[in-house]
Order: sequence, then structure tokens, then C-alpha cells
Amino acid sequence: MGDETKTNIERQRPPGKDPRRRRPRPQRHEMRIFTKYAPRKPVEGKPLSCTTETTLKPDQMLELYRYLKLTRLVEERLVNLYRQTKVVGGVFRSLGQEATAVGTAYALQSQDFLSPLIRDLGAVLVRKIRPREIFAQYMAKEWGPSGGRDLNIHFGDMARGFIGPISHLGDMIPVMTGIALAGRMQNKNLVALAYIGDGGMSTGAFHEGLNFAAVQRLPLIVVAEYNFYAYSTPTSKQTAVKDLAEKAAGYGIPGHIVDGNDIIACYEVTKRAADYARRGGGAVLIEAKTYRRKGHAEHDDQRYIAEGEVEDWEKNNDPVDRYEKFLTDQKIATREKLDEIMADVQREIDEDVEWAESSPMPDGEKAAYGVFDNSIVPPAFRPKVLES
Ligand SMILES: Cc1ncc(C[n+]2csc(CCOP(=O)(O)OP(=O)(O)O)c2C)c(N)n1
Ligand SMILES: [Mg+2]
Repeated sequence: MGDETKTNIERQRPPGKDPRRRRPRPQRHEMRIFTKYAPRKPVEGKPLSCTTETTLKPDQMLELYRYLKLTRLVEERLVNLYRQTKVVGGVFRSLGQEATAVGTAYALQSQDFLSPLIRDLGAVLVRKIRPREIFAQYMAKEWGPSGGRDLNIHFGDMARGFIGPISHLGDMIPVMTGIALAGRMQNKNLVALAYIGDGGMSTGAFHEGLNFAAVQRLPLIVVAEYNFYAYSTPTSKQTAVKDLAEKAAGYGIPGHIVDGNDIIACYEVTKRAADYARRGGGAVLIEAKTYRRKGHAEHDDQRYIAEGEVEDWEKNNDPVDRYEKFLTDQKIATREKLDEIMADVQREIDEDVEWAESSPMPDGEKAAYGVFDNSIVPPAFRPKVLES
């Protein structure tokens, strides 16, 4: 090739050093997506169960079952209260995807932190929030954790290791990166876990937060819930990748794909990610494949969903059914034992709803306190128009 046909860039290049001629580098991301616990194709006619490759002890498995059932039944009761117009605001369900929040949260240690989103009630219950606190919060009662100032899971509890969500999707990623950084600076050996939806992953904040965590090798675990929808937008219209875990390559961090409806798989993958992050490996992206069986919230009639889709997941891939099958098949528990756990959960829920209903609504003036730091900003009161 004569020199005159070369581009300016090629002319500047020393001879024999054409990077396009180098051997292709191994595609790092191809080696770094772990699929050991990814969903498997069901064997024809055989109902799905859970993976048997686990380090969990039988009593831990039963505790997991309790949390799973608790999550589903607390949400069912919330819908009940919503229909009785006792809930202030919306009810956002995790029906069909409860195993993801419960299984992943269960893999953390007590010094770790997580940040839940609207589908992650199960994770807060694992962090030992009582159902009564959830009911009071949804009904905006004074005895609720935010004293009626905010709704659903918009509250945090530093002592129990979770940070209240900011509504703006993606923004919890830099916040949790900050938690991981603070933990490192204070020698606390903690791991921070942030949940994000397939939709939330398209935000700038997601990118900035995860990029910073990856560069600093901070112990951040991002659990991306692939549940097929963001409001009514299907994931195929949200992102061009097939698997959300592919995005890990852009940050130079490992990615996992896990069956989000297999509670044991969710636990195992998160346990491995947490060990890796704690050892100094840095950030990890876990994609949980699951399905949102309800609309975005109770007001959403899901008219954009193909006929039979929800029913198919309900019949063939329900996380509670799968786990019950696992527990009985593996002789971890009899059906009677599971019924006993469920009755106990029901009793707790009944008691706790009663407690929450007996709470007063917050006093208007008191509710204005504690929104900002009142040593700097005085509480804002509504002008008493009618009295003047
Ligand atoms: C930055 C931003 N844009 C839009 C919204 C409004 N919004 C709240 S939830 C939601 C859908 C989220 O979908 P996804 O991230 O997939 O989570 P999922 O609801 O499926 O769990 C949207 C668009 C928001 N809260 N923040
Ligand atoms: Mg989604």
C-alpha cells in the first residue's frame, strides 16, 4: 500500500505496530459471566424445583421458607387493606419474584447494608423489619417507621442495615457505592448490596455509581431484577443486550446470571459474590431472571401483557411452589411442617395488622418535623387559611 493511500493516523503509526493486526485479546466478559445457577430449561412434564447444590443447613432452609411466605402474605394483606381504602398511596407487589429479594438478602452478614426498591419487601423482612412496621408505614400511621411522613418501603434503618430508597431510579447505586467506600475507610469489612430493576439500569446514575465502585474495587453487589417490564415497557425496548449481566463487561467486573425464582440459587450466588467482594475482588453484578406477575402497582390493569403470560408463570414457575417442592422432595420438611410455618406467619400478620390499625394518624404539626434538619430549617406549616 503506497503512503498516499494511508490515513493520517496510519502514517503516524510506527511500522509493524498496527493494533488491528494483533491477536484478538480474549473477550474478558465472556469468561466472566457465571451461569452455574442460571435458569435451566425445564424437563418436559417435570415441575421446577430448586438447585440442590447448596451449603444451607436445614434450619436455615426453613427460615428462608418463613421469610418467603411472610413476604407473599404480607403483600396479600396489603392489597386487602388497599381495597378497604386504608392504604395511603400505592401498593407495589413482588408477586412471583419474592425469592430474589429474600434469597439474596439472606446471604448477607449482620454488618452489611442493602437498599431495597419497591419489589424488595422480602429483603427488609430478612433484615428483621416486623410486618407491623410495614402495615403502619403503608397506612401512614404515627407508629410506622416514618411516622406517616413517607410511604411503602421509603424508610431506612441503619441499625438493621438497610438504607431507605430514593425514588429516582438508579440513584441508590452511587449511594450504596458510598456506603461501601465508608465501610472501607472505617475498616468495617462490610458489603453493600443495591437492588435495581431492568428499567432503572438505563439511568446515568446507575452507570456513574457502578463505574466508580468498579474502578475503586469497592465491595458493591448490584442485584439487577430482570422481571420483563418497567411499568409497561418490556425489557427488549429498554436495552439492546440479551442478558443484563453482559453489562458487567463494560465495568470490568464479574457478572452472574441466576434463576431469580430459585431461592437457593439466589442465596448461593449472592453468598459467592459477597465473599468475592469482601476478599477485595470488588464490585459484582448479579442478574436475577424473574417475572413480575402483577402490574406496576395495584392500579395497573396490565392490559399491555400478552394473553396467558402471567398464568403460565403462575402455573409453571412460582417461587413458593418451587421451594415447597424442593423442601418436601429433599425431606427437609413435611407438608404438615410447612402448614405449621404458614399458620404461624398468618397469626403474626393478623396480630400486626391489628396493632397497626390501632395506631393514630400523625398529628399534622408533628409530621412537619424531622423532614429536614430542624436545627437548620424550621418546619414548614400549612398556612391556617380558614382561621384567618
Ligand atoms: C429516574 C426515574 N425515572 C422514572 C421513574 C418513575 N418510575 C418509577 S418505577 C418505574 C419503573 C421501574 O422499572 P424497573 O426498573 O424495571 O423496576 P420494576 O418496577 O420492574 O421492579 C418508573 C419508570 C423514577 N422513579 N425515576
Ligand atoms: Mg422491571
